[in-house]
Amino acid sequence: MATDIKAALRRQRIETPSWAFGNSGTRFKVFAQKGVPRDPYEKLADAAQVHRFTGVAPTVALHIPWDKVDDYAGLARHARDLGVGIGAINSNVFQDDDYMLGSVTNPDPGVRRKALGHLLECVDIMDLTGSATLKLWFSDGTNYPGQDDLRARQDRLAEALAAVYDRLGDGQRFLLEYKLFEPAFYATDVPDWGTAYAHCLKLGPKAQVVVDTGHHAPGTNIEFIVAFLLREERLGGFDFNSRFYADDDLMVGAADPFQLFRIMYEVIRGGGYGEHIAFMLDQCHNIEPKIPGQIRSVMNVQEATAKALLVDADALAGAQAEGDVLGASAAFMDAYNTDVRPLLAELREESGLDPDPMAAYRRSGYAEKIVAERVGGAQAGWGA
Ligand code: LRH
Ligand code: MN
Ligand code: MN
Repeated sequence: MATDIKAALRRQRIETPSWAFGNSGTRFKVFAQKGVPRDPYEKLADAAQVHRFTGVAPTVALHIPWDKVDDYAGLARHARDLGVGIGAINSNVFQDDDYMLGSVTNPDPGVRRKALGHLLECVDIMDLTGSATLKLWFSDGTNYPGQDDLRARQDRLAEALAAVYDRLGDGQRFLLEYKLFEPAFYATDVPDWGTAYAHCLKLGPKAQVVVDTGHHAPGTNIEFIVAFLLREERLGGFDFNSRFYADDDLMVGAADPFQLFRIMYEVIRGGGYGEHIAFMLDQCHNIEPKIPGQIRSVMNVQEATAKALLVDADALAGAQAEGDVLGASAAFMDAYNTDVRPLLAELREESGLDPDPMAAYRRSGYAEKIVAERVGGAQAGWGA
């Protein structure tokens, strides 16, 4: 049993986001930290440290144009030299003045063309970097009833998604990300999984839904969404983070580790624990150091996964079949309440890693080295 669990944990891959390594904050203040990367190359170098000490974070998501470079193939080679690869390409149609009234749903066809042009350019970058995944999030929406036609905006969205879908090559896919609110406050054009799912369903199997754990109303049963989308073969992956209030982008597993466990249980139960469900982090480290923040987050995902793998499926199914409510609950909670840290430490040692990645990173001297070497670190692009 423990060997099966270890084998499954050894297979796990967690993707780090390039923007987690840059300076970030809220709209009230971006706090500058010492030693943060000055360009995408240095962000990849920091991400490589997360992989070096955890062994399970071999890819890094890019955000365009935050990670704009002249030579994307060269950037991918640089990543490979550092021992990591390029993961999802995240599009950004939310930071230009042109997008004040929306991007692909904007009433102005010129703005829509510009937004679509950016999305297609992101697919070009996928070709150049070998990335298989495009992540689409639209900040599009309206602030006032009557401001724009809700139905027409859906038509414009569908048209843009179809154009992107047609551009995807073999082995490429897009993940459509929903978010209940923000920056629009009255109506959001892709507010929930149902809207994202409906658009994806029309297009085909290369269009899948990504669940950002911070993008729901408080109290939403996210694991139900996960179970449903997996059952319909439309779950593409996760943007993991924690939230207490809104889209807080705090470290995954920090606010509600039990929720993370419940999500991971449904992923495993639904057969999604394989190659095609992307476990990505979408976080910012505003007040804590960034590389250790990412290491901690990766470990939190591993811990939740290990606990979910520990659920005694036979005991649980037996109790469920008998209508044994308390027995089923106990089978579930026994796994959650198991301390899996020794198991993970053992696993790391077996893989030639330090059993304590946080301590190993601290001892490595990398943090002091980047503070000494890097002056004038860049902003993540977020929270400006
Ligand atoms: C939007 C979002 C989306 C963006 C990222 C920076 O809130 O979750 O994934 O690309 O934040
Ligand atoms: Mn996200
Ligand atoms: Mn978000």
